[in-house]
Amino acid sequence: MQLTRVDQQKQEAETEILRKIAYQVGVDAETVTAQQAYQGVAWTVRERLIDAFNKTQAYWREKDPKFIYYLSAEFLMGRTLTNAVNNLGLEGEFGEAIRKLGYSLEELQSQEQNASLGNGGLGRLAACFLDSIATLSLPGWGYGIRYRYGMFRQGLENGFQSESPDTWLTNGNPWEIPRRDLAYKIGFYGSVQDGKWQPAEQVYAVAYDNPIPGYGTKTVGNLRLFDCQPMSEFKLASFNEGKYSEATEDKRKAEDISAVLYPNDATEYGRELRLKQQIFFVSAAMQDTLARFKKTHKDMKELPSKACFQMNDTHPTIGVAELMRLLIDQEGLQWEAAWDITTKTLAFTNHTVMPEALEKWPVAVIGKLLPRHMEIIEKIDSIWIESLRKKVTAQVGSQSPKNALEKVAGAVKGALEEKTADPVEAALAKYSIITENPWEKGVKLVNMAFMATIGSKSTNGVAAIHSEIIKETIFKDFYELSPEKFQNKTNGVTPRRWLAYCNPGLSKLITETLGSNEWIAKTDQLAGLRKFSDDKAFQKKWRSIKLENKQRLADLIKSRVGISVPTNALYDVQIKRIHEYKRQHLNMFSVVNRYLNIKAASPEERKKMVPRVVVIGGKAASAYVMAKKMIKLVTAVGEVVNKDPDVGDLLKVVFLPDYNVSLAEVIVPGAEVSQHISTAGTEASGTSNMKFQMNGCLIIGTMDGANIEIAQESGKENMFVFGVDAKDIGRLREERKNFKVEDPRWNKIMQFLTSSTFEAGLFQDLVDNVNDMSKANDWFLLGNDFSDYLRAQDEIDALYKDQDAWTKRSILYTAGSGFFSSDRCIDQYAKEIWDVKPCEVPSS
Ligand code: 26Q
Repeated sequence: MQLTRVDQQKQEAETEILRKIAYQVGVDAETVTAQQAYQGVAWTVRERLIDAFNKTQAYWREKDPKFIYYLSAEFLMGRTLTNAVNNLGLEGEFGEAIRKLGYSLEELQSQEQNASLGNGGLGRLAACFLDSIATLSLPGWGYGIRYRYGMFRQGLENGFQSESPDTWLTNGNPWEIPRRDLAYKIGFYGSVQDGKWQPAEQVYAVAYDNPIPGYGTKTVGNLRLFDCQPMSEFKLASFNEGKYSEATEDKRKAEDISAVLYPNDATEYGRELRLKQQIFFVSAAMQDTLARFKKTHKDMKELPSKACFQMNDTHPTIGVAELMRLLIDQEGLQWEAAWDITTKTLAFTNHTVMPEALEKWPVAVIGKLLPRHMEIIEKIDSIWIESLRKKVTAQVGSQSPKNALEKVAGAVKGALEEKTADPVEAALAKYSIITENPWEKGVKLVNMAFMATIGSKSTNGVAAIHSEIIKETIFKDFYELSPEKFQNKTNGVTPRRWLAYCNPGLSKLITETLGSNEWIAKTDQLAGLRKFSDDKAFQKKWRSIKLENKQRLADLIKSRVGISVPTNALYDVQIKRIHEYKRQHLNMFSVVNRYLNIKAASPEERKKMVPRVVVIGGKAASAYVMAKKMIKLVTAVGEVVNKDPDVGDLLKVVFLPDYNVSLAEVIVPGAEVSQHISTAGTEASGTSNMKFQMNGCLIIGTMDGANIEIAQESGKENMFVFGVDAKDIGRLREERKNFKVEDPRWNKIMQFLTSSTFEAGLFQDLVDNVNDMSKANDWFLLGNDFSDYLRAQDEIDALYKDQDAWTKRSILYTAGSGFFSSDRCIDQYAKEIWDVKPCEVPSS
């Protein structure tokens, strides 16, 4: 009998997998374990990936289009197998072969280690962007660091966070292609002689390529990560003298550079190793790009028409000085020409307005590690300030200095108002890249965000409100000088990983309802669900899928922390890094309030209450004491609540340890309400809010970050909005010292947390921070938002009692989520910043 083409493909896939299991893994197919089967399948999929990767890259070499290079210290990729199989359209071919081995794709996927090369939002954004860049067939690569240890693994010890190394490479990594022949020299320390840098130390940056399959296209992009290696492996002479550790010292020192991701998403400045990491990957990326560019182009002036570097926050911004150095010292360009190229090639994204998260490096640290770069930075700064001074002077002319100065920038106004002796100089100082540390007299700092803005063609924020705030605060003076440089690019998430693949049940229903699966690449089509939002039969199907996903989440909770949670309860989730500004403690205050209400209620009243499961997950930076206390708050309250027989199934409180991408892929589809409750004006965007919205999970949130735009798209009346307005924050912070929370529930909660229910003094500091205005000032305004938050919580309970109304809203969330696809976001970057156009391999 003749085999159909499909059958033939299935058979080929099976043969390939069996060969891999036999010869690569080296085991018998009969006795294969899940891990071995995973290895066999992954190494087979890898070959398909590499075939398409090679074709794409060859085509791009031939066509020579303009490229986008996404520079990021973090890429939070998660697992690859399911994404690769689905994006390559291999599920049909591979599914049966996997089943014959006795497994499902999901089981094999669970064998894969997460690539957790990022802290949180910023790193995951970079990963979503790579997916969209490939999906839109945009010529583009990511550049970063191949950390040997990613984000630490989080455990719980006595309810406190414990940390252990993330050994993600122990089983090998089928998804990378080592390029041991592709290594760039990176220098450190030394001195500058005759304008040329003589580094005292050098290491190699060795490339590893990670192919990135697009969806619905033949395009496979690339994430090139660098591993740090010594110039020489081993000092034989030292060894022969019996100095064994000296013999391997260089190797160890070099390997330290790419050893570990800094697990801090706000402060870690001044650490030399962190700066080493930054220059390490940025220099390697730029050398790599220039080397390719020079193969086909002679004139460096053409660089801006062939390459754009997008700098993901300040972490890669030493690149401004590095590109200048390469163009001047290596390529022999004059300063002006190099500056022109640099400022046309670089673009910068800001992700935060929190002062402690804006990188400022001591001049002394940069000067020692990168003396030539420091020279360049000083020259950039002095030319910049000089050009401003000229502008000011020209405008001053013969008129009164006051009027003329006002035209230049708001900063001058400020200086005039402050009656500074020399208003011009005082104003110019505000624009300077090099500033004095306000807390340490005489210590000079390099403001990396300023350098990035000056050295780039564009600066963008990551949500509408955030892009407005940066123009009014941190970049105010720069915005007034060059308003055209400032843009907004509201973040997005990939609908492949975050809906189509993590929620197959819902995905299938959407496809059936819309009549095709085109929505996976064109998420605007999700709006077509709106007209079904009132359809009872549709609502019923929608709900039954949610129930299955809740069951999956309940199973996960049971297996991870041993707590049984009922599936008829409302699943309420807050998953994100633990931070005071994200206010997980506000969430817990409401949990305590709920607990006290249950305790006070009669059996009759209890019957009317809506049961709730509260899930919190997230990691705290290792040195962030208050964030760690907030984790303990969750686990300690959980212990009290979960074992109280009065409470039963009415309330369960779960802290899910070791939150990561693959955990999110189970939690998001199972959640019914999710919390995005940062103090207004503090969360630049948020991206998990978008994932929940896509999966039809209702949102309780402040008018902050992208919540505002989500409310616009899915209806503000459908969101549980509470809290003060961002524009009032400054005033409220000043007034907070004299502000008293009048709500009696607040005091009861504070009393409960400092009562003998808990170890003496355990939560005193946490409570004092928000409640004792003689010691603190409740910087994140929990007191101000408390009552309104509880009101919003009550609304949630009330609506949940009307399941049809709840389901209708859920459908409207998904229907309104099309805008938040990273495809939309990347399309805007490509057109409005990068000027990069699609270039897809034609079907042969
Ligand atoms: C910097 C220097 C030294 C050590 C660590 C760091 C560091 C590392 C990570 C500083 C910041 C980060 C991460 C920041 C981050 O994730 N920001 C989030 O970015 C998201 C994507 O734009 C937004 O949605 C979030 O609102 C924002 O908090």
